[in-house]
Amino acid sequence: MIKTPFWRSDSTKERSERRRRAVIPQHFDYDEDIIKTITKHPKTKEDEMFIRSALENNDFLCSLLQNKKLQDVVDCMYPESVTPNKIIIKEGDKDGSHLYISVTGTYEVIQNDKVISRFSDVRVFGELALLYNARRLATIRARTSGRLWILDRVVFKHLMVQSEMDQHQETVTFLEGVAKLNSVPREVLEEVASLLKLEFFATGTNIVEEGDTKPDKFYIIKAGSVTVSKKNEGAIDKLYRGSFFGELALLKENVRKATVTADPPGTECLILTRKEFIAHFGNIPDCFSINIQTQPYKPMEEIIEHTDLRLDDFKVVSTLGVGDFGRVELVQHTSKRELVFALKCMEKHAIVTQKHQEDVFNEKKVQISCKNNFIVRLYRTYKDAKYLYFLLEPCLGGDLWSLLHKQNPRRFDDNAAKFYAGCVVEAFAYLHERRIVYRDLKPENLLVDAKGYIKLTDFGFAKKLQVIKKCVKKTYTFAGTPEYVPPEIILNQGHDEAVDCWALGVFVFELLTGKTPFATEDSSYMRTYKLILKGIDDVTFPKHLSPEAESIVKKLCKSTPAQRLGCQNGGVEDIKMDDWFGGFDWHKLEECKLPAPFRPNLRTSTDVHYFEKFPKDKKIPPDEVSGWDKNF
Ligand code: ISQ
Repeated sequence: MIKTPFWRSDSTKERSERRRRAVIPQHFDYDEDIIKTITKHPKTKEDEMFIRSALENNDFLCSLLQNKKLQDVVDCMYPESVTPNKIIIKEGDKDGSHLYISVTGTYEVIQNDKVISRFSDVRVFGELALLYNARRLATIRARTSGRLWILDRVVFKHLMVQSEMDQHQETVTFLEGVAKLNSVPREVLEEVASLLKLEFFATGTNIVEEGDTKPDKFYIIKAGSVTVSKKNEGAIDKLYRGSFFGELALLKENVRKATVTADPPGTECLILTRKEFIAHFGNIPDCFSINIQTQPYKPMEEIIEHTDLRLDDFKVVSTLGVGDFGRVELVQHTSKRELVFALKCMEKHAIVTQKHQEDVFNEKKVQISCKNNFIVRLYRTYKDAKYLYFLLEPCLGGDLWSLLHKQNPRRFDDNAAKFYAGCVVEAFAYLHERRIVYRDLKPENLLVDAKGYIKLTDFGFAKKLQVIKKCVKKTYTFAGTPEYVPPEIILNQGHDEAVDCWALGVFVFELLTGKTPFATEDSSYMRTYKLILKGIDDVTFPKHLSPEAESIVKKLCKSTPAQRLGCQNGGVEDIKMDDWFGGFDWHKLEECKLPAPFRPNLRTSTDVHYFEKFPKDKKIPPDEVSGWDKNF
């Protein structure tokens, strides 16, 4: 399901004219016990072939599955017979969680009570439900009796996560078997494993050529075998699954001593490049005698301020925004009139109805622990029978989305884009030092303050990552705004701070071009997800972008999280030192001494002209006194 931003948007406008909605986070915890109880449904060979080919012929599923666990997915699909008039999917349902394949029967596609098409062929439908509770866009009704195959999302997600873990484990085990690496700590091997790329070499391909003076890759044979040969001696060796070659390329820049050729029917190798290894770990001492550098991370502590101010002391000046759970009001202290705040008021009843109690606690915990020039400050909270309240720092210059959409043409120049991206880099540096991942970067979530600086707001999706035995535990919830989500979220591979670096790449692109690199006009976002899985190298960059701008976007939007700029050895510093930011004065920015590209013209401390006008809220929500918010 998609979450309304705190702003109400006009649904009649084109998508590019509206503020974008985020997907409501679909919490997902991998549970080993569930894996044990997943039932495989026995099938005939014909049924297996049928399902396999239906899944393989579906573009989206093909890129989602990437050959992983296809057999397990096939095994876990179960059959269902349908009778005429049976509703399989209902338009508007918000909790669809199954994918279907039609085998026999005729089905009607209905939108707004009108039959818009019929089908009797093999068809996959409801794919988006495998990612999250996607609102169903049409009704599918059986016209005749028929048969379907069904896949459940919880089962699917567990299979995907387990496959990822199995593959990672297999790679780590491979590395442990490499003699030269036996003194390398396991945590390092875990990280090396996340950098390895899988590549298939067709029979007869020379993977490594004798005499190559710039070797930079190390290979582990995952499947198949290779022949090692020398010009003067012919074939001298054969290497099989689990063997490795080219390791000298990692240790020193050396000349390749032999040619390595893929044997029939082809060879699959895991590859690590010298450049990526160095970028991630720093230098490569002999025999990988490295120790992992665990980044010292800062604790997250509640910082409560304005403890003397009472809710009753404020009067509402105007409404700044309206959303799913309530409103943001501009409030002023009745006696100390210099005290002006944004007060986010959330209806408790709506929070409970939509089961968001935990999310609201999390939002408070994260935001109240942040005190940084580039993050909207949450000073304290209040509660009463109807509402929870966040007392926030007011930013009255409007949001960056409005500012971007006021530009003609709709884009910022390089200098303005660097300034805004710089503010986000500072906010992320602060969050990532505390192992907080933000997960919903977009211009809509950045507010312009009186000086023209932008600040991150809306911490509904932020998450403090757990660190267990020096390793950051990845998280599996589908969170974010479709155009901004990275491939690892779509693929259920588990994610960490690297999602913010990806989003920063998308953000820079949007600042400079007025649109995001993977935007499409389909209402389900399936095409956007497909483009994201294809990767940034398939995106056409407008000609007006400088090579440095194109390069930083491509480095931030690398498909493999560990290879992204900002996720390597230098962390966020690598982003600051990138050529695109060449000459940018980070010190002045940090101290808020750099002039902003646009400074709002605010006549008073309660000037709200940069915000839309919202009608007064007439309906009074019911009391919610069940007590779930006792510790809020
Ligand atoms: C203005 N200032 C601070 C926070 C806000 C949140 C939503 C809308 C406007 C705001």
